[in-house]
Amino acid sequence: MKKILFFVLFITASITLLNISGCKPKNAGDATGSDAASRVFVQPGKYDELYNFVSGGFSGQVSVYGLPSGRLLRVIPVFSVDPEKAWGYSEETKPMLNTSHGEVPWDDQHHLDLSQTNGEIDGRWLFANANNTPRIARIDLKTFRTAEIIEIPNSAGNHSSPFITENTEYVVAGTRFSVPMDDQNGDVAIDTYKKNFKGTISFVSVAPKDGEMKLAFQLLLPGMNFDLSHSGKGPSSGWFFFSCYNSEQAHTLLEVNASKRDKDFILAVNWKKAEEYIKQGKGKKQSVRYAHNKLDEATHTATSVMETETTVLDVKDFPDIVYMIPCPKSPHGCDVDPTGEYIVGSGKLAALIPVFSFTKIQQAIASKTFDGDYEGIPVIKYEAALHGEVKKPGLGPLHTEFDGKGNGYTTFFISSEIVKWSLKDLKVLDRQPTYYSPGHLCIPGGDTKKPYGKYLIAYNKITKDRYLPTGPELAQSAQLFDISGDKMKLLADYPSIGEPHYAQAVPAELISKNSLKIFKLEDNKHPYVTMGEKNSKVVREGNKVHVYMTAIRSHFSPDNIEGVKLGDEVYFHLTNLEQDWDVPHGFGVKGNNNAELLVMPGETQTLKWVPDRVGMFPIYCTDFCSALHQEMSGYVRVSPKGSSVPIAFSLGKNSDALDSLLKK
Ligand code: RUQ
Ligand code: CUA
Repeated sequence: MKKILFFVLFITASITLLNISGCKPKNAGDATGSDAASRVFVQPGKYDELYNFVSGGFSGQVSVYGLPSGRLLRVIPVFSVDPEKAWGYSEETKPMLNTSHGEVPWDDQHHLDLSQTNGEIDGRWLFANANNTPRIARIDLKTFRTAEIIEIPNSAGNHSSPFITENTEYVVAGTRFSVPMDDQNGDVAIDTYKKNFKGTISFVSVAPKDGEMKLAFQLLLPGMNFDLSHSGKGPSSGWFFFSCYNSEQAHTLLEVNASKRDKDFILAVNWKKAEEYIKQGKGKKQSVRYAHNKLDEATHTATSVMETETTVLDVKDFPDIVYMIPCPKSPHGCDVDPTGEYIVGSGKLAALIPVFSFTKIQQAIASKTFDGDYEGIPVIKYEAALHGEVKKPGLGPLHTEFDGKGNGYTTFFISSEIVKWSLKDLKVLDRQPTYYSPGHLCIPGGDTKKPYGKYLIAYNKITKDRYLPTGPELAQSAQLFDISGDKMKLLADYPSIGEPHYAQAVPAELISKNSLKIFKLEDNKHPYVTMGEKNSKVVREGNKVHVYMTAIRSHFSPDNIEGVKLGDEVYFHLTNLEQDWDVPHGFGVKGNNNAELLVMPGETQTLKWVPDRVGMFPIYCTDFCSALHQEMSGYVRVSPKGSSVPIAFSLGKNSDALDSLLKK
């Protein structure tokens, strides 16, 4: 009874702390070093040293910054529609947002992982998760475009994702919410959680050549919440480590009920072994429904296919693929150091950081040093797996990254700070305040075998009093630290898009060397491409009107269109004929219940327009492309239903009156 009371008190205290979320550190105003300005100053016309890919949280997108300047370079649309780039609005991109629930125009994007070869960033792809409607996206870093999105069945809340293996063999996703499996009746009482709710971890394979994703297999696990993960590397290659909370299996008031146990778990998964079982045909087929969407670079068009099958391995029947390691107080971050030997668990309510040893975990498994089991999964004795604990590091540890020089850096949400500590002797070496309540942090390459280790960026949840007020909601922010010396030095801070969660950064050269400048027009395989102005035309097919239109500085062809009637569906297929870097053309038509098109050089994109009235409708280019951009415009005449006005289109054809005037 006393013990329970203590827990309630501890939890109440913790919750109160979480609510006030970060007291203001002293010297908040002048924490930067005197040379900070010169360290982050990138001369006008000079490139940044690094790309920083930052998750967009509830914006659903990914943003790209240059470092050390903190300049915003681009927002890549991923899971949310983006009218600026016509993402989810053009006919070509609509299928990318298709799911088994139909078209979903939004999501909550938390984690990113850059593709790796031999445990190092290879600069090819960036993977991103959708938290709400479980999906994983692959962004092609040649084009900075989302190239593929795969939905994850048997999952509800894809927070625990995407985490990749050392050679990008798999992108892995754990379910945040356990639920009844997709092929089971979900119409059950919520309090049957223990009996009916299950967790899964999904392995999505990535084709080495073109990156194509495929749901390879899923592990079926007891119901609880899976949180964060990292794959092993070096000696721990072939393993994955997931933090799990709510081992209490609560389904209400989780803030109290899922914090009852002193320890939750880190789940160690031998994925190589699981893969072997799958190859031996030991998995069970299950029927499910999930969307698999791909953007074809040749046609500039996406397709969506509804897949219907998954292969599931119930870990109960294969006890040598998963083990539980007790981890104090609702673990969140689960990070593996560059050598692959140390696994760091961060308990959101813990006052210490446990560091586990892969060697010891293997010894414990071999000698069966277990502390019973959790729903049939062997639980390794805490002490047997433990390398040691970082004592009194701060309050509310969340995430850890590494500098490759033997140090870990952990964010502390409640005490608003970053703490540097030594992996070897677990001594705290330095601490710096952040403003305020950091969630994730990023060291370029900080979760790979070879961290770049010069900078650290903290992503803050709360910025109270740091920026000009902007109404009830204030900017979230990033803070850049120099970690090249013994002490961390704050260099700069800047607002960020969406709520930033995880981010990764990489030396710019690795990405920029492959960056695509234009799409080659001759390679354009779009079914409605218009190869040159002379091929532009307007074709009626029943009530559908297809406009084969081109854009080049500074006109559309055609730019006068007649014969459209009320009740028609008009498809403007716009091909940008430019073959120059950075010359997109845009397209808008008055009253379209849609977005603009923004068409890259050599590309074709389609805007669907259903005119709602008779009249004259101007069209124009929305992207300032040339000195005569404002002249890049035209008219579409819409006649009544049943009118006899024939389809007609032209460019540069004036009335006789105007022609004679121009001749004078
Ligand atoms: S989480 S703030 Cu959504 Cu990655 Cu830890
Ligand atoms: Cu084309 Cu402005």
